Amino acid sequence: MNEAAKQQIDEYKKIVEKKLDEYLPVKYPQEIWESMRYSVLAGGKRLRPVLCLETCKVLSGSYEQAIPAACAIEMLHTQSLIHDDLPCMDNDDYRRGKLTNHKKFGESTAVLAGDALLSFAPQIIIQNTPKTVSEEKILKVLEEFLVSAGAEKLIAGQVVDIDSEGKQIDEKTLNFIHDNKTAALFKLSIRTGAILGNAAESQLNALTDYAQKIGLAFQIMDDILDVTSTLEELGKTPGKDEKEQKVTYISFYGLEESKKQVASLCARACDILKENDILSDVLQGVADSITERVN
Ligand code: GRG
Repeated sequence: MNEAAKQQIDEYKKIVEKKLDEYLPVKYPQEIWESMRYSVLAGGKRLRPVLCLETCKVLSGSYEQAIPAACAIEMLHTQSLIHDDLPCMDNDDYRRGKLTNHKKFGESTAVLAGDALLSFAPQIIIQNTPKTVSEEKILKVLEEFLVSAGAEKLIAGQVVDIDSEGKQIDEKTLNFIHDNKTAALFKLSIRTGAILGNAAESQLNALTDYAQKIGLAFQIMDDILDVTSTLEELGKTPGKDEKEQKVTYISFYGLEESKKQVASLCARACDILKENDILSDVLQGVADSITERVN
């Protein structure tokens, strides 16, 4: 990734950190707001909001209109991590280099913090998107958000993932899990940026295709890191997939072939941008850097 792209990403991250802090006050009862803030402000990579802001900027020349939606998507993502870590799901002790929400606040507060984030996030979009964005566009963004968070996407992926533990699933099922558990939020981030950036239909389709490719590549890399990385580097417990007898790209294709697939998906994602004249060092750089990511 070139220096300009790195600097732009750092700038987006700073804005996202500041706005997330601002959007999440501590109210009564403090316990729930503190629990929400604990996980949201725990310092993730902020990749989804970065993708949303950059997509809006590359199409319209400005990203300001997308800040509330970008932060709402990060809240949704954090909610999915809190719930994924619960004892009834993946049962994890660490996330983002800290104790998981339920380890810190107890299980009932963690469930409620996730629920609260899920209903708070769309309010952030409604209450903070600048008046220069039409209500029609805000409704479109909300529809994308709610569909992605629901039983057709994120929840569908999680249900099939849990159902598949200890079973020999086929490649189609594995791709269904990855597409819905992971790629869905990449698509949501980029489509939201595209809608707010006034994308033409062809640009929206191309960007959705790019998002699908990098989302799948990101999840395969997640599976690779689960095998090859450490708790210190990952900020979460490695070796979980084998322990929970999960079928992954590694168990299907082996480590080397999985790495090749990541590289090929990312190269294809970059080609899609070029073929559609979507000239963004950040979007190119994100695709390039997935093959090298360490956490
Ligand atoms: C939406 C009601 C509702 C429930 C969610 C629990 C659940 C259903 C879905 C789980 C989704 C999940 C945890 C997918 C894994 C995706 C993934 C690769 C997460 C890690 O993303 P990073 O590396 O994390 O970007 P950071 O911490 O950097 O943000």
